[in-house]
Amino acid sequence: MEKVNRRTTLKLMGLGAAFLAAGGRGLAQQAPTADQLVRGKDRRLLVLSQRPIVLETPYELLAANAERTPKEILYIRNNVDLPGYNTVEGANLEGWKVQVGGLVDKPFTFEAKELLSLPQHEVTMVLQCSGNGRTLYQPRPSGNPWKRGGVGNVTFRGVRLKDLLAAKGAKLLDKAYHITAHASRQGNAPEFVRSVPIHALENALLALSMNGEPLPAVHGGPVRLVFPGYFGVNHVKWVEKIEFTEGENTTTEQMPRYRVPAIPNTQLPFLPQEPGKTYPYTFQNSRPNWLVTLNSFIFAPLEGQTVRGPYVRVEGVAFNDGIVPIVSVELSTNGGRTWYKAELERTEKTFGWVRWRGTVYLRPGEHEVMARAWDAAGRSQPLDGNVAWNERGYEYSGVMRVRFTVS
Ligand SMILES: Nc1nc2c(c(=O)[nH]1)N[C@H]1C(S)=C(S)[C@@H](COP(=O)(O)O)O[C@H]1N2
Ligand SMILES: [Mo]
Repeated sequence: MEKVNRRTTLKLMGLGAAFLAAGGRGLAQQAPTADQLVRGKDRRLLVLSQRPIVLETPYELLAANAERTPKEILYIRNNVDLPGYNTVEGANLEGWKVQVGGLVDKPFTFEAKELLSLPQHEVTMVLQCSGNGRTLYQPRPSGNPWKRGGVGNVTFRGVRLKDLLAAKGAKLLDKAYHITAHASRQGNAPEFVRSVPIHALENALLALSMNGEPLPAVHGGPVRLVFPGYFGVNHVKWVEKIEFTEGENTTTEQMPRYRVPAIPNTQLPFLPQEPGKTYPYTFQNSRPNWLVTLNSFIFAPLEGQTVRGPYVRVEGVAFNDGIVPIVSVELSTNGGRTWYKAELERTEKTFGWVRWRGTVYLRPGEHEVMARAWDAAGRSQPLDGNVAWNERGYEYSGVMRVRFTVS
């Protein structure tokens, strides 16, 4: 009850602020657009929530920028807002300090600007909320109603966490099994903390820039800890404390949120659930949204388009956790009875998405195309994404289907 009241109050406060921002010009002006919530964002982004700020990239915009996702259209998912950081401009590096501690022999604090004098490393990677595609689950799970636009492909640049440790002469102690990162917060805002397994240290990057520009404040500037190959929730924006810990953190973002049901010590990626049923999440019977699930998206044709036939170009992207390469993307225009291979842009492993394209031969009329990716670990996507149904709607990876007309 109390929760509902608090939520309603926050919503009303949000509306009130928007009303004032619009100059009190009347009811029609009440809902703020993305560019009013975050300076420099494209006003076409979908506002899924105002407080905290959650903005989705419309699918056509994502598809129109298949190489890399520009900062103006990149989705935003705040669980906890950081007031004053609602802009795509960079944030001030001066005075920003980060503590490093826990299970290390020599804990230390460093200034973010010290990172500028260490070797810089660049990584292009998929940034994707684990709730992306949630609305495709039936029945609809709780949470922000993401379609497919809670994702982007971006290039981060910065200093590897392991290089920083080496530069400071700090070594991990026994039982440092997790990396636990804490975000800066203001006032009595809730904490935002996430833990990832220690192997994530291999590629962990303290990012200072994105797509060749200072890291946008709203995307975690001045410094964000990113773990290539991991889901969005693990890349802690505005990082101010990094600890090496034995166990996972116990705040709600680690448990019960951002987890899926799983059986410990099995290779099963998830424990199948009866859609609609709730689950008693514990650390033991579930696993966190860590490594990105193999997925592929069709960027052309788009749903509802009319295209010229009979040769129709189909294009899109595919990605996984970057541990092994994507080996093929297959297309089907007959509901999955037969498949043909699309051509991949590259076949080496990568944390970024790989573009693919193929040509299908279709007579005039209504059609549906499906795309399914495979990787070198033998992993693929379920034809029916609902097999992974879970009550919070995480890690959707079902084969995408697009309906269109051939003229
Ligand atoms: N400090 C902080 N880091 C955060 C979050 C947050 O609320 N606070 N949200 C996480 C989640 S759930 C996602 S999906 C990504 C979104 O990154 P973006 O907002 O830069 O697109 O940031 C993650 N890191
Ligand atoms: Mo997320």
